[in-house]
Amino acid sequence: MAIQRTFAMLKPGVLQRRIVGDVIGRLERKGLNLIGLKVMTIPPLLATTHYAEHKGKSFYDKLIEYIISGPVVAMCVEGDEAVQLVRRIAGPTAVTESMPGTIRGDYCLHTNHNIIHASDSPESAERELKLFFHPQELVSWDDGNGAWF
Ligand code: 3AN
Repeated sequence: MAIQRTFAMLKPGVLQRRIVGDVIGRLERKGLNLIGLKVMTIPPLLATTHYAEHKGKSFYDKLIEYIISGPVVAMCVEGDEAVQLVRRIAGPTAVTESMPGTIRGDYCLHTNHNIIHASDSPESAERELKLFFHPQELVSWDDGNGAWF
């Protein structure tokens, strides 16, 4: 097991639907540590940098338009195998494949509004965390409960 940090982001609409607490609660209940959190509107340049790998794909323009269309909740989550665990809790990209019990399986109907982003590898997590957070905005903590999870 390796302690990892990963980047997760609740996309536009999640704040307005007032389900931020429900979604973040799932990560907390798993035993992961929330060590960075902010509400922000993504500037266009940050959006295109973050989603650079998708440039040229059919959904790219709409994705950029959507992700800058309202406030997001950016997060850093820390814990053993955090990258893969947050991906599993989020569920697969396509909503038709997201099982009930996952965040996407429970809260979204369309793949282009699949409510949460989660880094897909430790390398992506490092890159994305640098884009969205200053190092001093990430605060590791320990509740002494590690053995119970
Ligand atoms: P994930 O967010 O699961 O890592 P990516 O990185 O492949 O998925 O895609 C980034 C975002 O682009 C997705 N979260 C989704 O909003 C959008 N997206 C991906 N594939 C499609 C698609 N086939 N149709 C519409 N939107 C898509």
